Amino acid sequence: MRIPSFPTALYRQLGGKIPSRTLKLKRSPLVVSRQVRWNSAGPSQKEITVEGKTYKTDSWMNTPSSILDAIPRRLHTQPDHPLTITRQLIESRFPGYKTHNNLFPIVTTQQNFDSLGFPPDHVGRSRTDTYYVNKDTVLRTHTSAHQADTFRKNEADAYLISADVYRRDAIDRSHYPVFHQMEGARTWDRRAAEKQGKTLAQIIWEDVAKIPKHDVKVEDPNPTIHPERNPLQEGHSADETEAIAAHLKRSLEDVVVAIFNAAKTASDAGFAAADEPLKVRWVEAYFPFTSPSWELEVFWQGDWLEVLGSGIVQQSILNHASVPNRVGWAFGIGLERIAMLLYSIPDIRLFWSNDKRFLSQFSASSPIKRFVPFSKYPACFKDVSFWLRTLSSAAGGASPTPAPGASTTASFHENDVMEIAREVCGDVVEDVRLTDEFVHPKTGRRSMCYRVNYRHLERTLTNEETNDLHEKFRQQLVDKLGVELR
Ligand code: FA5
Ligand code: MG
Repeated sequence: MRIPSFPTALYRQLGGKIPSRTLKLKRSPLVVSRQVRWNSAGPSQKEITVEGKTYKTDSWMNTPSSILDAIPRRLHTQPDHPLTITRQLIESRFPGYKTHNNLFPIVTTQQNFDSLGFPPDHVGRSRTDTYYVNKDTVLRTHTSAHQADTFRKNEADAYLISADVYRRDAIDRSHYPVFHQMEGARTWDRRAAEKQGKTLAQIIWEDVAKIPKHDVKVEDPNPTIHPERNPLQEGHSADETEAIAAHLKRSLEDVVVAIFNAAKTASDAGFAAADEPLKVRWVEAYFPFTSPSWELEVFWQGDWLEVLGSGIVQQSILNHASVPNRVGWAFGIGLERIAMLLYSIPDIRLFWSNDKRFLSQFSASSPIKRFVPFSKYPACFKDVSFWLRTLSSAAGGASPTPAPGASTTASFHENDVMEIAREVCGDVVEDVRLTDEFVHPKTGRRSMCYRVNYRHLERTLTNEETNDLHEKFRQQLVDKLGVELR
């Protein structure tokens, strides 16, 4: 009996959407600087030291060294790196916003989740989605992890935080387990409005009028406030929410239009969609820390690409941060996605390349030029089919708390397959796709078949290399997930 493929459990961390089933796996093969130290050898390391900071590890630890090795890269601050240039271009559209570019990526679960109102059972907290160092310590999964602290410092009405973030996510040409976000927030003080004898909404509309105008048609069919789908917060008036939403949306549309124009005027007029008009739309979204909430999507290479999440900051966050008189908006934008639009970079793993053929194409001091892909080396695909471990054999054999990384049928998660491929093959794996799924009619056992596409970004792989990698991958599936190869 064939069953229709079940919706993947690879929910996006925060939006809860189900991503595409084509999963491309990439990791930098070129990470050089090893500033991460394991303080005791062997499989049960008790501590790690990252850039001088030491953390105790426990059974929650699921962060592989390949991910820790990415921490010192800080691509968004490397001179002439496309992510740096993109960050600076976005920053230039937010004059007067206080910028933070060096916040350390290891944070507490309090910062990453609790301070933002994530419920205890939110999927984003699970070890299949998040890289843990120990039960209370994670690699930040988003720049929002710094929201509460930044509001509490109360140094400015508005700020921008750019940083590397980490997720055990599906990977395709626009997803990578390490990527970069820019968080922005703008708040207004109610007391300042009162002092001027104006309403808060009036003050905000005056600020909306200062945002540069554009003539791009933006699809935004939904009402700002919807009682069920996108509710108004208690204590916020509809008037001020309309004004804050307008300020948020105009500010971010201005960014996208500026990026599009920069790309269009590139010296070779090389924006992929240069001949097509820019298409942008606002869609309703949900985040535990904003309401109402929206995502902005841009039409790119035949499909809608989500570039940011945003909304009106939950008042409880501002209240807890001791700024109860402030109200405002926040957004989180994916820097890689914007840079891909800006330069027509076709694949997110390229950002990690140290190859001169990539890096030499970007310069902060010359006009934006379209990225010219260098040669594509041949690909080689191989299949692997296996039976998942069944509940009964797991009950017979597995310990009540499976070893970190181990999995039973009940807890099988595709992200674990992805991570094994990443660990064994690095960026040599271009994508991994579930091609077949089958439940045995008598035994009820589930079989899966994945197709792995091997391709090196910078040279041709030999058959022998590919076979070796595939064999190691198969073996690790058995060792770590307890599957039975077919
Ligand atoms: C967030 O991370 C929220 N913190 C954004 C936010 C901030 C909402 C403030 C409200 C207020 P989300 O998971 O959708 O949301 O990620 C935001 C953006 O990061 C996405 O729109 C996308 O551009 C980018 N992104 C997400 N996952 C990946 C990935 N694996 N690889 C590359 N970019 C990604
Ligand atoms: Mg999202």
